[in-house]
This record gives sequence, C-alpha cells and structure tokens, in this order.
Amino acid sequence: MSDPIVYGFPRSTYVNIVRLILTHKDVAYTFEDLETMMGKQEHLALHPFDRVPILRHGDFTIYETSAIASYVDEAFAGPRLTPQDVRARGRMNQWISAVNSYYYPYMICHVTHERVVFAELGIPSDEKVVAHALPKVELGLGVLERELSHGKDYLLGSELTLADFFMLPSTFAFSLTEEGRTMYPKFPAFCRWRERMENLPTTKRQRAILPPRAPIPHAREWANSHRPRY
Ligand SMILES: N[C@@H](CCC(=O)N[C@@H](CS)C(=O)NCC(=O)O)C(=O)O
Repeated sequence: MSDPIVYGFPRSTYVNIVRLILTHKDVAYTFEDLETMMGKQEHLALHPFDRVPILRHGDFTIYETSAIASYVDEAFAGPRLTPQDVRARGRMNQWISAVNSYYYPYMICHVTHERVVFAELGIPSDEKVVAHALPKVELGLGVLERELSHGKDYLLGSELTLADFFMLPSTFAFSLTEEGRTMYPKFPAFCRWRERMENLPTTKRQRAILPPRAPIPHAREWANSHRPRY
C-alpha cells in the first residue's frame, strides 16, 4: 500500500501530534499543505467539520486526531505507544481527553491565538479571552506537576505513550507566549518532562522538517468564526 498522507497546515497543533506519532514509529508519509484550501470544497470533502488533520492510507480516509493516532499506532509497525495494561490505557485516554477538553482550548485557542497567531496578523489581543484562560492553564499545569513530581519520566511513568505526544505541541506553543514564559518555571517537574520531550530524537526530526514559522493566513478568519467568548 502507498505511504499515508497527512493533510493539514504546518503550524497546526493537532497536525503536529499526528506527525510526531508517525515520526516516532518511523512511518514514511507525505504531508499535503491545505493552507490555501482551508474551508473550501477540497478541504471540506476531506473533513466536513472544517478542521485538520486528516489521514489518508490507501483507500481509507480518517479525521479526528484521537482516531488517527489509534489507527496509526495499530496499523503500522514501530514502537507501540498504547499500553497493553487496561488501566494504563484508561489513564492514557484520560490525558488525551484532557488535552482535547482543557489544555488545547485554553493554552492554544485562548492564549496562543490571541498572543501569537493574531499578533502576527496585526489583530489586537482580546485581553478578556486571555484573562479567562490563565487560571485554567495554571490549573492544568498544576495537575501535570503533581503527576510528574513522583519521578515519572513520562505522563504514565516510564513508558512513552500517545498521551505525551498529545500534550507536547500545546505546551510547546504556549511556551512562545509571555504568559508561558512567566508560568512555566513555577512547575519544575513539568519543565523536566518538557525538556525530555523536546529533546527526543523524534521531536528533533519532526521539527527539522517544518518550514520556518510564518503567519497563518487563514487564521485571520478565526477572529470572526471561532474566537472564544471567554
Ligand atoms: N477535534 C479535532 C480538532 C482539530 C483542530 O481543532 N484543528 C485545528 C488546528 S490545530 C484546525 O483545524 N483549525 C483550522 C481552522 O479552525 O480553520 C481533532 O481532534 O482533530
């Protein structure tokens, strides 16, 4: 079967989760940049909810990052990122759900979009959106700190799982904000996890193939279509 194709835009947090997992499993894939097609017919034909990533593998096309991650982990050889143990698997899925429900929305949609993505496009930050999110980000970092301060290398302990790759891109993007730079040093066990994750050969390989960071043109529309209402 031909190599899988990942559709998305290069700076997307969720697209980068999928690319990290493929890279870690050493799966060859091609990347199709949808930046100029976002929201248009070609994109909506792949993802009716107007999001990325989408994965195509032969005649099989799938969207939603959790579904893609499980598919990739099962369909391809390479290190398994899903624990065999039922409780560990439950814990991993708890983290993935928490990224989707709390970490990504507050770190990325509220703070990083306002401070970085919109700023690059000349759109002023909505301070109420940022202020609403900060206590929730702090709560999330406190949860991570408690979990990681018992000498754990990764979110589940000594085993690297899908959960770590779900958490990495949101925590990376938030580190680019002034709020991230101020908050992170208060959470030393979390900072050690981040350093470990940022220094994985997988992370370095994935970052090395990304284009230089540039503004996200279609994000101009997000200020109208899905800016949080705090
Ligand atoms: N529930 C989706 C969320 C994906 C998502 O929100 N992706 C963002 C990029 S990180 C997106 O597609 N944004 C494009 C847009 O809103 O125009 C998943 O898990 O894949």
